[in-house]
Amino acid sequence: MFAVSLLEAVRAAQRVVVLTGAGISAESGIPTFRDAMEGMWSRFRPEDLASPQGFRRDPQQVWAWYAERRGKVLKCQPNPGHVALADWQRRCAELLLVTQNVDRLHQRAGAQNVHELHGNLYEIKCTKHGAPSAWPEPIPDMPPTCPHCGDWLRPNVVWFGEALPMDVFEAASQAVPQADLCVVIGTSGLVYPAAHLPLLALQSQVPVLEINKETTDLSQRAQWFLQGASGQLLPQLLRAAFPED
Ligand code: BV8
Repeated sequence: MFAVSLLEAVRAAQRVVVLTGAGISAESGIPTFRDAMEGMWSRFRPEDLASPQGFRRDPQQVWAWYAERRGKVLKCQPNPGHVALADWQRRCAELLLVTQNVDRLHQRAGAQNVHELHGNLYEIKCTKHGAPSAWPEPIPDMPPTCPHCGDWLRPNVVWFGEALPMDVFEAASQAVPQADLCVVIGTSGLVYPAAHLPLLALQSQVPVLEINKETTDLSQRAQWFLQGASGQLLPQLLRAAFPED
């Protein structure tokens, strides 16, 4: 089922960087980012709703999209792929989990110190001064306004055209070249600078394992490519690598 070289690499790895995308949450019932443009949102491009311009143009519409996505996320549970990564992190102290996802299913599966490159659906922040606070339930006004300055409040996510949290991206960028193994799971690798991280691993001669239902631009260049659902492949891989458990 798995190459011996892959099992040996997983067993021996002391420093692992894992980058996840929407695909790892698909089996939890959360549409992938591209699929999130379904139903009434199908007439929009992601960049129309996930951008400062889109928010300025129609804050109510953007809030409605995020509130709907958050509602779905709160009803979903982590799947065996999230659980397997949290288990692996307990075994491998230096496993850095970096995610593009905003659903916090890694944390809800028990993963620690998750680096969120693109924010999350559990916090909001003021458009002006940015200090995050808990997502209000229910949302008081639409759009809610900051009690300090009156500007609009917004989901604490990173929109297209916005800089990533530099400390988070820097930490991930520094960990990759030092890693024994880089694992890339459920991402189309289309969005930068997150998609730069696997390329940095390749440039640094860090072995890359990709897990994806479909091939991506990375698949040919990764040392190992496992095609299939991460919720099935991750538990199988870790059981094969650590059979004594
Ligand atoms: C930046 C949070 C610069 C919000 C997201 C013009 C102007 C400005 C910037 C740009 C520009 N042109 C290009 C850029 C750069 C831009 C970019 O990359 N654009 C793309 C479209 C080309 N990037 C940015 O704008 C970034 N910021 O560049 O800032 C800057 C610097 C300094 C100062 C100021 C500015 C910010 C990008 C962050 C955007 N926010 N999310 C929200 O969620 O609403 S991006 C969002 O889309 C996700 O977070 C994720 O990153 C991305 C989607 O990717 P995936 O996660 O991969 O999901 P996708 O659906 O694509 O793929 C799913 C995969 O899973 C598939 O491969 C599928 O096969 C697989 N799969 C499915 N099921 C399974 C599975 N695999 C395994 N198992 C399964 N069961």
